[in-house]
Amino acid sequence: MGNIGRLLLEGCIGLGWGMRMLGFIARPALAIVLGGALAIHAPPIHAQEKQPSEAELELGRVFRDCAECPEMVVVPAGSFIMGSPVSEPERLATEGPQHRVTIPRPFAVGRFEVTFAEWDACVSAGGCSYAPHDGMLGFGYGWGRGRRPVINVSWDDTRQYVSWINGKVGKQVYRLLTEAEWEYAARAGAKTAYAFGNTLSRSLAPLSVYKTAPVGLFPPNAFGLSDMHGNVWEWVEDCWNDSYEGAPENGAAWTTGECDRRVARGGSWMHPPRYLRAAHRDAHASDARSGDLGFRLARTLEVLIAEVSPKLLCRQRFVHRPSKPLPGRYPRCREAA
Ligand SMILES: [Ca+2]
Repeated sequence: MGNIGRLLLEGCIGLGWGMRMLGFIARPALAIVLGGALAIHAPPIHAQEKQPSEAELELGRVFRDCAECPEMVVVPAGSFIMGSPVSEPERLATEGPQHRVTIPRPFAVGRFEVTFAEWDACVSAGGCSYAPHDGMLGFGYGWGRGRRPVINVSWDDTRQYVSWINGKVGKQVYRLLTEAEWEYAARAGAKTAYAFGNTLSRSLAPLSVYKTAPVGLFPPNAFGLSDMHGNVWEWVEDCWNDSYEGAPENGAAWTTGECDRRVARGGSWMHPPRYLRAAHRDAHASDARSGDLGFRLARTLEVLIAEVSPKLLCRQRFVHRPSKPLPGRYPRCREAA
């Protein structure tokens, strides 16, 4: 099982890297076609497949706690600079000041945004009381459910989903990401405006289109996470604050400030790239529902995942990347080299 799960993840990461390189050499149309095909044909993790116990988890591992539960990826502990530098194009004052945040221990992040299929399972089971539309006023309805990200769910609505899934697994481990965790996961080691560099093309995310895309259609980042840039905005736990003055530096949620408004990150299908930058922030009333607003799950890991040396972590990240790593993007790896 261990080898199968690892191969699935590494295959996806390797393919994602290949697609990114295709994009960089100016073949975005080909990349879109291949990216879609690769994602569609990526083997799913079957419900009947034996999932690892928490004690068996390791960095990068994809797992699922139950048949209806979202796939989760184990993300390493680490430290990063949150926010954008004043030199970043399109930067807003709300993205500063930059500050170092340390994520103290590994945790798990949804591989994809929570999908309609996953939300509808909650509704069918009686755990979620609201069945949202799959569309948006002005853009039409009936976009499709299934693997499209759930939309039109408020931050308040997400509490029901989180409560339901925790009830299913019998422990209080699922939650929204904190804002710091979200940006850490979105950057996946990158200091650039996007996980993929300082520009974002249509081969890497849906840009200024007219509806959501099925999750996982675009290449994942270095942590194996898809659609952190765009598709739908993602609710996170934190209350809104219009700057990072006084923000937590330990990866925890900021639970003071304007708590009737909650933070959403990552931009959406309707936006140009500047809204999809890793540092960009927005907020909405906690009961707001919108056709470009969904969420992603985090899962606390109760068992301490063995800390991996920087050298091992690098090997894990680069094992399927035969090309020379881009300088400056993975400082831990340079230190280990
Ligand atoms: Ca997203």
